[in-house]
Amino acid sequence: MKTCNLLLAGLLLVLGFAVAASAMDKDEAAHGPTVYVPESTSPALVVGQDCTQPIVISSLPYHVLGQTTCGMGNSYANTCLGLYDGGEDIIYRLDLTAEATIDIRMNPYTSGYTGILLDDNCPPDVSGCIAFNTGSGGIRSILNKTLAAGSYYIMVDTWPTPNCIPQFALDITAAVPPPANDVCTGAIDLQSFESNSFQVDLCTGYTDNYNAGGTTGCTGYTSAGIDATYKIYLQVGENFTVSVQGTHDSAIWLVTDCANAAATCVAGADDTVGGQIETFSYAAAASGWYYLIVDGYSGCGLATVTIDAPVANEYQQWGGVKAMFK
Ligand SMILES: [Ca+2]
Ligand SMILES: [Ca+2]
Ligand SMILES: [Ca+2]
Ligand SMILES: [Ca+2]
Repeated sequence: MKTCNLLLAGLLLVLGFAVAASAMDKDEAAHGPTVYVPESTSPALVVGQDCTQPIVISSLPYHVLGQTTCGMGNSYANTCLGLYDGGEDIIYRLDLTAEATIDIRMNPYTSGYTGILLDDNCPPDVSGCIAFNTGSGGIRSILNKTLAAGSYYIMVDTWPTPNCIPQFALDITAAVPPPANDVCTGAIDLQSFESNSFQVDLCTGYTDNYNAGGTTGCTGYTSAGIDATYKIYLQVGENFTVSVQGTHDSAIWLVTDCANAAATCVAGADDTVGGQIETFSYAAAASGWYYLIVDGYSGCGLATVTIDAPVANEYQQWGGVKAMFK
């Protein structure tokens, strides 16, 4: 009998390796054979154990430490997490009363093959979850998800081994949208400033939307850096001189149509590197709105922008800036 069991075990082991080898990828090679974790046999439901008894999250932000899947049972092993749902799992239900854009982060503290999913069904879909994230170490995150009002489910699981996560933290926060002047539709009118100099920290939530176009463009380089936008109304012939000093390799350029920024650039500068000053002057070829893009060759930094233009037209409303040059 004993010999028989050993033979059977050996056969299963060989079969197991054959299956694993057929779908072997880099992660699988590092992980080793998958362990089978049984469903919970405990008759008493623990909150979070399955879809009938989720941990309810009714307000954001949500920050909890000391969470665990150990002891929760392997309730779901056929979800969009693929191999990463064979361990014990925990279920949260997020109730949103209004549309929200959220970031979800799960920190398992220690390394291990962990997964997290977000879905509007429970048990979670086998395919077509709203979002999921799996990996062999570090923080699991689902970022910048815009969700309509309603109930959503979050499941945390593992690819055994580990059979469960002894301790983890879960954070759900409202994603912070970029400042309005990240793009030209929210460009800040330079005439609204009280002074002819202002600072913008491009590293605080701005994104890269505009590229000056490389060697044929008006700065001579691409501007893959993060950018912020400003606007000015210039009368024909009016001179506009601006400089920027960034803690990064800054660039600055002036366009008439942000939807076609590189092609409509009328002036720009990216002649220096980090910490130095970029400057240009422009005499308006036509009356109209001009968009100033405070940018960089790459990355982001704290940019100090100075408008040095004497205002040619006394009738132009330049607010505080106008007063500086009278
Ligand atoms: Ca599971
Ligand atoms: Ca931008
Ligand atoms: Ca840019
Ligand atoms: Ca530069």
